[in-house]
Amino acid sequence: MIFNKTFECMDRAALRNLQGERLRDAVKRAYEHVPFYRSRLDAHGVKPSDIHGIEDIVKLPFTTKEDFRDTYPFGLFAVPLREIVRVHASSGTTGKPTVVGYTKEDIDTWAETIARTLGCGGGTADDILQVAYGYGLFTGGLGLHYGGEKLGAMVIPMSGGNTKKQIMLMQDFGTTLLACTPSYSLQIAEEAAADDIDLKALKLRVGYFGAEPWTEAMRAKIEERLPVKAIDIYGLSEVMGPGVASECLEQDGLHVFEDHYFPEIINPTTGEPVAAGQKGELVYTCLTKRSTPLLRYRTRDISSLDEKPCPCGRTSRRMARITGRTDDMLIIRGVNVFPSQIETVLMKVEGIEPHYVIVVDKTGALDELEIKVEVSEQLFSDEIRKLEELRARIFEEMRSVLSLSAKITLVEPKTIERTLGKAKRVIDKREVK
Ligand code: DLL
Repeated sequence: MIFNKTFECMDRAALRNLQGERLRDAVKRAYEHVPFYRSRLDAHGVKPSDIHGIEDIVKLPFTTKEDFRDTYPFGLFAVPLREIVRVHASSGTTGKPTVVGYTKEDIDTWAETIARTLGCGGGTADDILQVAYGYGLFTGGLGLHYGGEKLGAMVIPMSGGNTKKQIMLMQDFGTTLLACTPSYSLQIAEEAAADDIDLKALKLRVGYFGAEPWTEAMRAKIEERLPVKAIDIYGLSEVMGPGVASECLEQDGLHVFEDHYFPEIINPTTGEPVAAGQKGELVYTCLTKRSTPLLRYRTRDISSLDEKPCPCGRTSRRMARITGRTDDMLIIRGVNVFPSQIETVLMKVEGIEPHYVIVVDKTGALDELEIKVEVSEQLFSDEIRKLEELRARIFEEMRSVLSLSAKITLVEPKTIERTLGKAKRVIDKREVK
């Protein structure tokens, strides 16, 4: 279901014009109303009058997470506080959270892009949407909530956790759409299986999963255990929250809602744009956000952009599934390792559960990589020899993919900590030593 044909299927030349117009306005607002941007643009030698069309975006300086920290809490706002009707915040690992504000108009734009997201996965006003992302300062819960209402669906504001109740409501209310992190969807499946509830007998048909990295192999596991088409949805609080981009039913790249959020891919080292279709760091500019006209925000997420038309009819460019972050690459004994490579190997091994944790430590001068992964109930009760064979197989696979020897530890089912929201899969103990 295409929620807004006018914008989602807009002719690309017309879209570029609109983006140019909106960028001019955003830069002007930033320059005139945010002292931070005025001095940043001045220092960079660029004036709002230098921006004519969207192609001029490359003249602008980048904005980073540190800029949010330095202007904490409200320093990036371009409107008086009385026009802000909501704040959200994302917690950093250290120090103060990143605060974002929304005007009434921003809340409307946000709901619109979430309604489009839900439409991308086939959702309509006839659907029943269970929102199991956390409600609160995190943008997942309320973001999906308002978008669901805008679509006209019936929204169940469950928030994260209370898994048995989640399942009960799915059964009793006839939930058709589920929104939560991919890792939490597996927890729902696990709990249902433990209680002998057949999720496949339910009306559930689409899952809107995001907020944390996941792989194609993880998608296969989810679709095997839940009766859903698993749709990848992307967003970040600094830009708005969820609803920046979403897969359609083709499941082949995420449509960026480009009339509001302009994507670029840059080389993270040089800051230069990469060649068309190449991988690099994703950068977003908010073209319409009233509270904070965010300019060229470096997300640190790694992706690429695809300009090919999509069979679904939407004309927007599609961003590739996030394959990692510029700051999640582990360097182990000099070898670069991305957690997504590890997940891909693990998920393809028979008898392995989709629950794992990567532990990096140092013994003496040497980095050690340990991968703890849960084994299926059935295998765990099998002979030791079989477990040893499995361990050896994973070890070999990892060695060939990562070019590194990792310690593989098989653990009992349900022993790796489950989280309600974003899963924490990497523990780097070297950082604290
Ligand atoms: O996670 C917003 C969101 C909520 C997105 C619900 C989707 C669904 P933050 O807490 O600010 O916002 O975290 C943003 O999460 O920079 C990515 O690194 C990661 N992320 C979000 N969606 C995906 C995804 C929300 N589909 C950070 N795949 C981003 C991989 C994702 N990573």
